Amino acid sequence: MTHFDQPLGRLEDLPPDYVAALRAQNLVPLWPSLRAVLPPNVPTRQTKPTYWSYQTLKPLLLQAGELTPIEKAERRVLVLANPGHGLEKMQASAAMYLGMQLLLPGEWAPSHRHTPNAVRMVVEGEGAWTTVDGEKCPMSRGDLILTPTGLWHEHGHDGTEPVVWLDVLDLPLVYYMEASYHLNGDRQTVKPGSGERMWTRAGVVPTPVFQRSDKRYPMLRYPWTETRAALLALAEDQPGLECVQVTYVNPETGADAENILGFYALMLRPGQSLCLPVRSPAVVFHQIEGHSEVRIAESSFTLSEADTCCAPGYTEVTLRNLSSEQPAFIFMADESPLHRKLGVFESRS
Ligand code: GTQ
Repeated sequence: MTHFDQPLGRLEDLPPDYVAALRAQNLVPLWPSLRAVLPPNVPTRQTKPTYWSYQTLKPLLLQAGELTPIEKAERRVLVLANPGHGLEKMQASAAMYLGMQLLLPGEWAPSHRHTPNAVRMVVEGEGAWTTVDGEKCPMSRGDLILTPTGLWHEHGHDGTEPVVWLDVLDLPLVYYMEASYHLNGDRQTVKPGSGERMWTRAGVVPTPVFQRSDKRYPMLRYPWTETRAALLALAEDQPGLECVQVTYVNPETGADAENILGFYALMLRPGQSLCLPVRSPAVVFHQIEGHSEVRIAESSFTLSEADTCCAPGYTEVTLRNLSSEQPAFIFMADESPLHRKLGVFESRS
């Protein structure tokens, strides 16, 4: 045993007038807090395994529609907040923000742009659209729509029933970096064409006069019909494949669709259990179709359609399809692109 194995000195071990003299100079001794900021082996995580039921949340969201007109809300959203961080922080994890947004028929959420990146996962309803950078993206159940950093976006609704979608933003991180702000703009002029049409077929990309697109975000809408078909084809082609998963990418470069958060769709075969590797980033699970059990360390949640839960990083997660007849489809968001760029990404199994 070396003498460095002993417990570190505490703040109370120091003379109060010494601590006061330090504080008066904006100085703090490290050793009483060293273990808290650099714990052994596993990081301290505020993120708690947390579950949000859509069935419970939906009437409260519809009530918000009655209580608060869109003009008084700009974005009518109930935030899915992780109690581990404190609800007022509006965080699902260290870097992820989740919100359920309601748009009623005829409403319009005005054009703005901001530094955080966002995506929308459409939960329910038909007839809404988001115009992103001049491209009008129809919103149908399961579609993923990107509104990346700096791109103008506005939401409208020409249908007859309420539309609900899940917002996933890297707002907590961008806010923490003191880099979060927005600008309001005018209604956008819609341009013809859509990335979703141009990049739907894998293996070929548009090359007008041999030129590849140099847009950072060529594809803004990922229709669920295409993603679902890709998962089913993958499962059928590779019957032995355990993890039937696709990643939402930039179709020109193969890079993650956005810079900070990663987005994935996963299919569980009928009755399948899938043990995910223990990795550094936190993960969000949102059930698109079917019913799944999500076990996160000692917690266990049953996800029905449109339910959402989150898992902290460095935690064992097991997914199980509760149906022995139908596949289950899950949308996932995580902090992998961020961890990889920062060089702190880790997988322990
Ligand atoms: O729809 O632009 O949930 O700006 C939070 C901030 C949604 C949006 C949110 C936003 C939006």
